[in-house]
Amino acid sequence: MEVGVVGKANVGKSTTFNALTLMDVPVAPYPFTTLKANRGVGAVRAPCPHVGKGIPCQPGNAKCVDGTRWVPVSLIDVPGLVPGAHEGKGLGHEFLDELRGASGFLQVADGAGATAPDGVPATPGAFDPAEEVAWLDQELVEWIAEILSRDFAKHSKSIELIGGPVEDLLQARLTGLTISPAQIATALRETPVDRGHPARWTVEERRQLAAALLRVSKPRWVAWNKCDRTTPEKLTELAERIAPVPSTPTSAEAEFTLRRAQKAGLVRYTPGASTFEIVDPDRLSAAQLRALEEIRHILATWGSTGVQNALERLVFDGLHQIVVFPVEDEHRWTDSKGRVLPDAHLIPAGMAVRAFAYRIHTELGENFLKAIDARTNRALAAEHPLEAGAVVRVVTKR
Ligand SMILES: Nc1nc2c(ncn2[C@@H]2O[C@H](COP(=O)(O)OP(=O)(O)OP(=O)(O)O)[C@@H](O)[C@H]2O)c(=O)[nH]1
Ligand SMILES: [Mg+2]
Repeated sequence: MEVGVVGKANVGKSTTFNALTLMDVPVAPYPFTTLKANRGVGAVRAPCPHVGKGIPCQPGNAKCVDGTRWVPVSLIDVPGLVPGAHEGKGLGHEFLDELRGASGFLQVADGAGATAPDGVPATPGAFDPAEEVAWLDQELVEWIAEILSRDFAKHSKSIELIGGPVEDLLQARLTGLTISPAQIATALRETPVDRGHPARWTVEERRQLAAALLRVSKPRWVAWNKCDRTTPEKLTELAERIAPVPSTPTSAEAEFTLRRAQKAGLVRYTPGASTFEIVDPDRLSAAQLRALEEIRHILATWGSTGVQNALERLVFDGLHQIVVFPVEDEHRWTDSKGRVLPDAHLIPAGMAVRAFAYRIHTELGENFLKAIDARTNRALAAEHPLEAGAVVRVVTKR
C-alpha cells in the first residue's frame, strides 16, 4: 500500500517525507524544490503479539522496538501542486499520474498560512490554510475527471452498443488508479447519472462522478504543518472549518531533526513520543542545544510533533488498515524456519482469511482449507473476517 504526500508547493511535503523515511531528499524555503517524485518507506506502529506470548520475536519485515512493531508503508513525495496543475500549470499533471498507485493522501498544508498559492513564502497569517484543502480537492477531482474522460465518447458509445455494464467502462478507464470494483459501484450509486447511457453524460456529470470516486476511494488526512509558527487555538478552529476532512497539527521540521539526532546517537527519541532525552549535553554545540530546547517547547505545546500520528491516523482510521501476523505453527507462532512472528502484514480491516491467504501467496489461497486463530486455537472458515492483531495460521489441503 502506498500513501501519497501531496499539497501546495513549499509547505513541507519533502520534510515530512524525510522525517517519515529518514531519507534526505532536498528541502528548501522556495517552491519547486522537488522536481520529480521521491519514493521511500515509512512505518506505522502496532503492538507486537510477542509481549502477551512471553517470548521474543524475530521480525523479518517489520522491526520490533520495546514491544511495538514498525510496519512498513510505502510513501511517495511529489512536486508541489499549484492552482491549475491539472491543466498543466506549474510542473503540470504528469507527476499527478505518479499518484495513481496511492491508496490515500497525506495532504501537507501550511497551517501557519505563511505560503502563497504559488508556494512563495509570506508572513504567518497572510493566507487562509483552509483554502488549500478545498483547492487540492478540486485539483484531484479534475485530474480523475480528465483520466475518466480520455476518449470517453468512443468508449461509452461502444459499451452502449454491446450493452455491457457501465462498471466495465469505468473499470477500464480507471485502470491503475487503485480504485476497486466495489468503490466504483459505490461512487456510481452516489452520483445521479443515467447508467444506461454513459455516452450522454455531460462534462459536469463526469466531474461529479470523479468527485464521488475520489471521496470513496482516496481517503485524505491533512497535516497542518509548521504548527510551530501558529497556536493550538488557531489550528483547532481550522480543523473545525475543514471538517469532515480530518486533520492533525504537525511540525515536520522538528520530527526530522529529532529522528536524525536519534540516528546519530545524540538523543533518545521514539517517533510519536511527547519527550526526548539528550544523551550527552557536552557533545552538543550551543546552537544544537538551543534548537533542541525549541523542539522541547513544540512537544510541550502540541503533545508530539504529530508527523507519525498523522500517517497512522490516515492508515488506520482513513484507510481502515489493520496489522495481522501470519505464522505456520499455531502453537509456537513460528514460520517454517522456526522464527517467532516473522511477518507483520497491513491489510484492510475485516479482510476474509482466504483473501489474506491469497495476499500472502497465490498457492496458499488456492489450496486454502481453513485457518487457525493462534491466540484461541479455534478454526476459522474461509470468509471469517480478520481483526487487528490477529495471529493466524493458514492450513492448506496439501
Ligand atoms: N517552521 C517550519 N518550517 C518547516 C516545517 N517543515 C518544513 N519547513 C520548511 O519549509 C520549507 C519547505 O520545505 P519542503 O519540505 O522543501 O517543502 P515541499 O512542500 O516539499 O516543497 P516543494 O517540493 O518545493 O513543493 C523549508 O524551508 C523547510 O525547512 C515545519 O514544520 N516548521
Ligand atoms: Mg518537496
